[in-house]
Amino acid sequence: MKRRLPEPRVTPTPEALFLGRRKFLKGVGQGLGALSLASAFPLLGSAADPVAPAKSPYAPRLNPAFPPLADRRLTPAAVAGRYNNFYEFTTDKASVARLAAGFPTDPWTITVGGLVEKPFSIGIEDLMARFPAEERIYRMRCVEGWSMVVPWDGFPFAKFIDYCKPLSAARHLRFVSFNDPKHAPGQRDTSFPWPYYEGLRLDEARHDLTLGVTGVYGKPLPMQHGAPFRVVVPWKYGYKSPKSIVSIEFVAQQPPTFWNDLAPDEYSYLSNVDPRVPHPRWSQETERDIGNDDLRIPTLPYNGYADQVASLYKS
Ligand SMILES: Nc1nc2c(c(=O)[nH]1)N[C@H]1C(S)=C(S)[C@@H](COP(=O)(O)O)O[C@H]1N2
Ligand SMILES: [Mo]
Repeated sequence: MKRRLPEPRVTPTPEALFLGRRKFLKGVGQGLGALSLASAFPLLGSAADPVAPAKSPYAPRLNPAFPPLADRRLTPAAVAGRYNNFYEFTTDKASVARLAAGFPTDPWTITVGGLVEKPFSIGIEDLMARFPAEERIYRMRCVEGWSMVVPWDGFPFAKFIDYCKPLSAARHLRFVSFNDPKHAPGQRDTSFPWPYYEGLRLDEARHDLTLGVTGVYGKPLPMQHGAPFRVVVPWKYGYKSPKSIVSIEFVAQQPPTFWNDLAPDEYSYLSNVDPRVPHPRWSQETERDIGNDDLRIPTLPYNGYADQVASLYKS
């Protein structure tokens, strides 16, 4: 039997009510003034703020090319961090953070192989030191019909690809997440083909929007968001952004992917956000903004990044 992502829901989530999101948002008030933005997101600082951000070994600065969105509220960290898809732990979004807490990520090594000059492994500390994080505010759209606006911290993934020295025959990247059913209860459900595996075309992986992510909301990734390292590809449905990566392989052929193998008619390899192409079981024309009282808003082609990425798909 095919496994499926759950149906989209139109009602507010109980965890959001539990967290008092409505109250919080009322406090923040309308719009994203410098004051409310700074309080919702202290590491951003502001030009008018004479107080430098607290000294920290991990202090990514906002890349001004990816500022807060004029037409969307930033999703509060506590909302984004309690509404996660991470099937290694559970299919219940509200329980991922609790079940993922304490998952061992130290030590963590990422192995790079396949069509590269020389296969190698890199520890997460080394990766974070070599590739300092900047902050970018991106739209995040799940195929289930909900979305958030998230400040990711990371580095242009193209820099890491250059560091890997791929051979000219490389055309795709294959990502694999951890396999640890002892610590990840969802992986005891053997009807899923664990570990999670995803793939990107090399030109997509090299695109400036593709981020190698080590943090979120100015701090190293909490487990529910895919600690200690994930990729974020903001013009694609969320499942194309694999979490907790342990292996990256450069390959010549399009690699199989987890959700495409489970339900090929529902989850394509490309999976670019496209409001005109309905999911077989629901429309993709609109989405619930979970950081904004589940307000239903139109879905944008390529999730709002068409100007930057449409040319990748011309031929
Ligand atoms: N390893 C792994 N990566 C994953 C998933 C998963 O279940 N396992 N879920 C995907 C889906 S469906 C979404 S929407 C995003 C959710 O990321 P977030 O919880 O950090 O917002 O992660 C993606 N990456
Ligand atoms: Mo998703």
